[in-house]
Amino acid sequence: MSVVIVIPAYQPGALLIETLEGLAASGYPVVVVNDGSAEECHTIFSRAAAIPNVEVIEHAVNLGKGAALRAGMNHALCRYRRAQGVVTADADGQHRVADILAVARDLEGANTELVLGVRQFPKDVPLRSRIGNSLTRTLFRALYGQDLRDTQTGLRGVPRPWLRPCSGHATPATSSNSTC
Ligand SMILES: Nc1nc2c(ncn2[C@@H]2O[C@H](COP(=O)(O)OP(=O)(O)O)[C@@H](O)[C@H]2O)c(=O)[nH]1
Ligand SMILES: [Mg+2]
Repeated sequence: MSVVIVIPAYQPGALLIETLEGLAASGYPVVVVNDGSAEECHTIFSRAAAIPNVEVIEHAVNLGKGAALRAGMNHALCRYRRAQGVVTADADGQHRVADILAVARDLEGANTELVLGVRQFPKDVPLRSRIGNSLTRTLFRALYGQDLRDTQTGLRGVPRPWLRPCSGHATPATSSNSTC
């Protein structure tokens, strides 16, 4: 195991189970973050937790995708101390298992580079999404000089050095510089 898959999940449906079952054979550990989903989703999360290599952690209340990602990344880094990095994927079946695994393998070979699962934006994608990506792409290029074809993708491979364990989380009073 050298990469951990992190899936933030808010009110997921059965597609999450399909994704997790597809990932199970790969042997990669998966951390699912239940981001304060309603009680009705309890069955989905129980089924998820019963799948080999899957662990479910949860927020008591809904904190949003960013917070769910941070919690999942932090958990992955603390629990799998030798992991090379984290792959993030959505809980709504948007990302095919084959693509998630392709990003995981690229990350394993990438050393310290960020790996992005880039979406296509054909004409039948809603105009709002195409404009949004075009704007953020232009802004990102202007600010950082790099042309990313998809700045908003939920499928990302993030190397360990890019992840700062526990930053933004409370640290023990006795050790203000401590990391996990
Ligand atoms: N919309 C939403 N998604 C969340 C939240 N917390 C975690 N997520 C997860 O974040 C991922 C991306 O959300 P999604 O609605 O699919 O975004 P999109 O793919 O950009 O349209 C999914 O796996 C959600 O389950 C939240 O508070 N709101
Ligand atoms: Mg999605």
